[in-house]
Amino acid sequence: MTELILSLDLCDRRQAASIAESCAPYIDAVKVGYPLVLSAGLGIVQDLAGLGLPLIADFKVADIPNTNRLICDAVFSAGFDAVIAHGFVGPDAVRTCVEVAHDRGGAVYVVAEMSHPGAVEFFHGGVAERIATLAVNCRADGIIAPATRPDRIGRLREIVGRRTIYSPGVGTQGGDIDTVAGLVDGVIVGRSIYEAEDPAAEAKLLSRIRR
Ligand code: NUP
Repeated sequence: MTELILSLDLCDRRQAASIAESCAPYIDAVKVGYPLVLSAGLGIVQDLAGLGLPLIADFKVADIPNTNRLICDAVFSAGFDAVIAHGFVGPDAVRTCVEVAHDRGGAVYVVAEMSHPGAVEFFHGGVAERIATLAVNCRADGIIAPATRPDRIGRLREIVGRRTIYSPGVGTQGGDIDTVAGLVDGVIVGRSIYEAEDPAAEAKLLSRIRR
């Protein structure tokens, strides 16, 4: 089954909670990032906890090991189930995130290659492959790979094997959900759902990938 993960990049706490609640029957997890946490506060995690869905902190953690440890401790203490971290910071920094997450029963997903056009500037030429290898070596739970470049997902799958691949970039960024769903473990969708006239109906429509 391919999971459908709602990316809740709204800046209003009530609106975010209400959209997440209406979409909950059709999604498998909720991803929360800086836009929502910086606007609504960490209390949003408690608002969402009642949904009974895994909560992924998309903080793209990218610091020295000690700071990564402090960030990840705070993430899991707040009630998140998983965190997204950058891999370019190197193995010691990524391993710290993995240690904290696994001590807390959580997961770490390492960004192997980003989905926006400018990502090719630095991620191509072998870097994404090296980050995916690093994610495997550091025992991360999976990687983030771009729905906007299905061929790249295929290449990164060769490296990570059965580890989880979550993929953002469908819909608004141009990726095709049906093409990508067969290649990954979960598709991350934000604007196509929360900007729709009826977010729950859109989530229900996209939830066909869960079959
Ligand atoms: O490479 C990435 N691309 C990406 O879009 C890594 C990410 N974490 N994201 C995030 O996924 C992005 O920050 C946003 O929260 C979500 C995609 O949202 P949307 O384009 O579906 O609205």
